[in-house]
Amino acid sequence: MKNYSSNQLRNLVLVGHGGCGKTMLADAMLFTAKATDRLGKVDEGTSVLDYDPEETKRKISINTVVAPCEYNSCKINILDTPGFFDFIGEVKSAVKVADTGVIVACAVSGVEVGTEKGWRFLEENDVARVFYINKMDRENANFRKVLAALQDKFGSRVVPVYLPIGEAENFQGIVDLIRGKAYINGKEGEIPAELESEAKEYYHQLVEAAAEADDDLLGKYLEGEELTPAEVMTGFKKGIAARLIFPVFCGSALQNKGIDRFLLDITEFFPSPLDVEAIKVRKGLSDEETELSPGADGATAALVFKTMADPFVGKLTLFRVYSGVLKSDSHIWNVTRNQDERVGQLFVIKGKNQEPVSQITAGDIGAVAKLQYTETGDTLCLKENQVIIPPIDFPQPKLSMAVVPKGKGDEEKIGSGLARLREEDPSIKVEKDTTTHELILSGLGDLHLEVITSKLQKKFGVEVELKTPKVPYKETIKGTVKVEGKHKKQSGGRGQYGHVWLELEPLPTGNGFEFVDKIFGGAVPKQYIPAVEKGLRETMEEGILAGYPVVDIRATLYDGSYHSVDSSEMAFKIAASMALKKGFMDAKPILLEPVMLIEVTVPEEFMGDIMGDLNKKRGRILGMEPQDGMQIIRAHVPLAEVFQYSIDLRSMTQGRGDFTLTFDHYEEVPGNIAEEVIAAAKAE
Ligand SMILES: Nc1nc2c(ncn2[C@@H]2O[C@H](COP(=O)(O)OP(=O)(O)OP(=O)(O)O)[C@@H](O)[C@H]2O)c(=O)[nH]1
Ligand SMILES: [Mg+2]
Repeated sequence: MKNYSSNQLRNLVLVGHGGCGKTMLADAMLFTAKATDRLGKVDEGTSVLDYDPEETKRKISINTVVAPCEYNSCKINILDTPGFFDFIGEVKSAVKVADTGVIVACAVSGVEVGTEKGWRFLEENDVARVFYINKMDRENANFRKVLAALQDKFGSRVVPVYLPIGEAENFQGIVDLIRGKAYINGKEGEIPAELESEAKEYYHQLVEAAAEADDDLLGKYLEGEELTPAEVMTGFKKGIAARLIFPVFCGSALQNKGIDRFLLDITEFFPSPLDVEAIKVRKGLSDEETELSPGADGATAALVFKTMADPFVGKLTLFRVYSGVLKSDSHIWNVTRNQDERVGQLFVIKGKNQEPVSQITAGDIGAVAKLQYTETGDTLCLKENQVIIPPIDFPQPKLSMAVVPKGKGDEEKIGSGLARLREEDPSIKVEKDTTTHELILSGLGDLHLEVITSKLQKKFGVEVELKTPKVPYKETIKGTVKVEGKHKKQSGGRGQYGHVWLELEPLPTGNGFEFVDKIFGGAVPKQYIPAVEKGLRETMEEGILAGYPVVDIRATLYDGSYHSVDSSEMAFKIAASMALKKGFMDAKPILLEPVMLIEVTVPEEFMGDIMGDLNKKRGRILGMEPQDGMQIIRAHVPLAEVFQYSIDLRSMTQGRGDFTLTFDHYEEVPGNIAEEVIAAAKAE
């Protein structure tokens, strides 16, 4: 691959609803630009982008894959992202390093949830946006209907630049409204008569939009002068970069129709890294903001947006250079980790392959193997010119499951395997629950977790099962009692003797355990008192009611007796434990359960359903408030009821809703439910 200067680069991210044809479009672009010698197809498992076995098996994209192609003296870096919501983490990191987002929509299904989400991610990152109405060849394809829906949803700055010639089985090619020509099978022709008046009307819309993007043009336009085609193109290009125009293209990826024109327009009209606003960075470790100079002559700065475990080269770090040049066989400063990294051979990524290159220039995307300290989200820069590029905002995990090994002794392999997989995917979380001792894997949805376990098996050779986690209940008391514990064995040889009187009282929530020694006159000798406390603590940890840890009690040791020969630490430990077990059951024991603060964000129309469902889940609504056209509902809800909430919410809102869950406090489990939990614990 040749060296390209920054103004010859185009970084494109393809986003959109699952199955709208992003990957097929990317494959068609690669083939048309001769980056591949045959047209890869998702359905046939030959896609250059969906190459991961997890992807070919399911026929969906799971990872963001980078593939470049060369067209019209430009290098176009295509970032193909997954549409399935479980893999939104991949979309977020890809959007971060793109200069233009291509929101792909299906010509039959039109605007879907994934279309809206794609728009939102791009908007949040101030990325230029264009639409691509794909599948024009499909039965019931309807360009005008989808266009109207896009304009309805995203505003009047959504303007068509192509019109389809024919639809569904009659789809042949496109009318290029800017150039006023028709293109069928790579051949230029005149606009078909039946599309002429429509083409004229849309051209006027384009002229108006282009004029608004440039003050000089606007002046001319308002004075009634006609803009030349070259001026319209200039304004159009500016308008895209400035997010004033959101043009709509169309075609058929599967039939590879219209793709050549689209590639050309990418090179002519889409912003290069030099045409977009310079990104704001923090200077060194200070709070001072500065801007990166986007050209090759700036001080080197790059953002790591992805980490992959490649079977051949090992850990592969993918980055975009924002300023300056990164060279093979050099050193770079990782400012996030405060470490010097030795940089070996640099690569450009082409789907599953890598091609060695001597350098990566400002605006381009590259990769390097075997960095020692670097993780996704880190900034690489010069030690003498330290800057921090705002890191990627990865989504919080939404669904937690307990990982149970199928084979014995696999725990260690599972732990290290999951740690490696987390390096590749920062939207998963792995932790050990200190109460239930389960290994908890959290991700964005059930498919996400399924893919992780499948990788665990293929890459690390361990089979696991996912189970609903246990609820980390706790036990405590509501009443106060005085109780005696006596451990006495005096049959032959040396006996055992320990005897205590305890008072047990409840403490306010969160106070754990308090042990008070009120022994006067040596009823229990000093040397045995630590044993009493130890006996109590051990019993509390094991649980009394249902095997869950006991919390929030005070135990006061106020009396007892001893035997000068038979008493021992062990005997007092046992006596204390006996007293606690008995007294606990007499002191109105209860179970506590974790109660979460849930914040559900949904479109207005789902409010009723969400609140009804939360009520059914023993939730207590705390309040609601509108935000950015959505409603936020806050509630307290027991953890036991919301393990599957991500699945429930998705089905209630078709994926439009979102939520966060944070631990809030422990609360008494209602009687009937507590009985079930206790019965289940006894059965186990
Ligand atoms: N008829 C028709 N089918 C298409 C076209 N483009 C893609 N498809 C089909 O649509 C299905 C989904 O295509 P993909 O390219 O995998 O869609 P995607 O958007 O990448 O899907 P995800 O990665 O799962 O979000 C496949 O069966 C494709 O063959 C097209 O232009 N016309
Ligand atoms: Mg795909």
